[in-house]
Amino acid sequence: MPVRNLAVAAVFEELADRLAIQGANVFRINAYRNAARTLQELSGDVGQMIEQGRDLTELRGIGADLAGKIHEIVTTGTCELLERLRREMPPAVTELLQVPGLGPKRVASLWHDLQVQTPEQVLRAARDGRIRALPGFGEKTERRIESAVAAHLSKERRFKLAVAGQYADALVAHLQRARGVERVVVAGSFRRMRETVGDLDVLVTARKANQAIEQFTGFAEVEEVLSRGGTRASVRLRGGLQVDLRLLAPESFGSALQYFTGSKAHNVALRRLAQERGLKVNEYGVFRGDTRIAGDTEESVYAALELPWIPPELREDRGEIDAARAGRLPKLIELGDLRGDLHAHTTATDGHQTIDEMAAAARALGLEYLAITEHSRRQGMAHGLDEKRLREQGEAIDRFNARAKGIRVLKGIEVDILDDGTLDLPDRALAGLDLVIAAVHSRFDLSRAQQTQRILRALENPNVSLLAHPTGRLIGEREPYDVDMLQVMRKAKERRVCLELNAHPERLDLIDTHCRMAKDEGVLVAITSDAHDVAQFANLRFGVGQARRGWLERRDVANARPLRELMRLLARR
Ligand code: DGT
Ligand code: CA
Ligand code: CA
Repeated sequence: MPVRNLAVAAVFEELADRLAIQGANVFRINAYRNAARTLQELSGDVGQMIEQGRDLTELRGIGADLAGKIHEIVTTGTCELLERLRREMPPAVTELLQVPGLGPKRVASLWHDLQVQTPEQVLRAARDGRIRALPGFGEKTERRIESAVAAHLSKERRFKLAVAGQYADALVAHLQRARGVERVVVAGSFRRMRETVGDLDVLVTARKANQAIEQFTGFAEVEEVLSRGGTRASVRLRGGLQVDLRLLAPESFGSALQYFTGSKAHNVALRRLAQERGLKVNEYGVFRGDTRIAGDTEESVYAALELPWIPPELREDRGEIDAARAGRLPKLIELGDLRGDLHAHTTATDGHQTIDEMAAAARALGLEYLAITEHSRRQGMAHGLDEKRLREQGEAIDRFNARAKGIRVLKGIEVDILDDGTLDLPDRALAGLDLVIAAVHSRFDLSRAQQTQRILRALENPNVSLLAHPTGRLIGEREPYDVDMLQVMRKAKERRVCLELNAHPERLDLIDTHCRMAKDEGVLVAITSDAHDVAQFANLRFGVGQARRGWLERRDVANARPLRELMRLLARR
């Protein structure tokens, strides 16, 4: 269960934050950050590795010292160094790092010079004008900090879908192990595959209510039991995610599932429709007067309203009820529809596995093709490829394809779009590839007009077949850049370029509403993993979730086509 990995990663993150505020050596800080990343991306359970006596220093970025710390954290739940640092500096100080504009240096100075520890205290200090006097701050900075902290305080905490998913999977498995527990479903925004989740809403049916609640509050990741009653309980997990559990009567399971899956807007619209028909819908069933006419299954709830079952990803009150009434619900894309992946990296740049390893993993997932698309030379940190290395990789791919069975590796590149919209490699280097992905990795700050022009120019390049992560956003970290998406789509359509839906949990970019726009504009979407190691192919499921939220069907997705059709599509351009 990878949850333990996340807990260890959280300790390392906190260590890095605290060391950064103390002004420690950057290499030491980065070592902890890298180790945290390794653990977050690890598919096996590090606790189990220890039990099996495996050598943790085999893991990327983990040396003897870090291996010792992991051991200590897994066995004791914390580590001595962290406890010491927490004694030296109060717990809340690290939260200040989450406020945009507050780096370790500023946080250190706020803490040392003003004894400020919490966001609320920062806000008060800013409003009192105490911050401007600190060396390196000034009045303008003070105003900026004031508004950033205010925004931070008013923002509810949300979790990325993939992170919530790790907790949800582990919790569901834990609940299912209890005797007497029958059904376990996670409803809410998680079931709708929203890119972020506020809390988990778990629905359970069980023969013995008590045992189910016991099992729930006994989940190893529970930090605090917030409330607990005969048929429901709420807990907060380590890491902060809240989980509400409700025990349901089997006969109203469908109604409750429907109700707690939401969204609220969908439910409101559904209730309105029910009222028009003289019916009442709530979490206990569908009623005509006092008579219950449906509710044991979700299908029965929708059927009572003369609707077909509506997939959870569509339940956002974005026209799905009208579509359902008209018999025009889309037949949504499914994970199993994907025939290949069009975006992946290897050890040639910043990936962690070889062509052979990546291809074997893709094949094991049932994919029939995989494009290797490394970064281009501008991405120096990632060892981006120049013309010569790209050619050499192409030869390696030819050799691979000559001997490989069951999967075809495509030659690609993820080439940077430069500031002026030209590409980071010459056309002659791109012309021989199967696939060219163009990507913005810089100058996110350009004006809407400039950013749009820049991307349109890149799409004019006859070699480009796919536009990577079209808005550039990183969920919770970086807003989308400002771009006229409709213009981009129309150019993409004209140039027969596909838009990427990058399934990396931090990106999920194309955004759902843009997926729908692409469909309306007749632009194909490619759902890609952007895998940097074999475990990351699993992220495709989140990309498919986002695509479903964007109403995409199999025919709207480029890599749902078999290899031959895909090659025809790429060649036609
Ligand atoms: P989240 O947790 O913020 O990511 O979003 P949800 O959609 O999971 O919302 P949550 O956890 O507050 O509630 C779960 C579901 O319960 C929600 O999607 C619909 C249903 N629900 C909650 N409150 C109301 C309400 O006041 N009216 C209606 N009709 N449904 C509600
Ligand atoms: Ca929820
Ligand atoms: Ca909830």
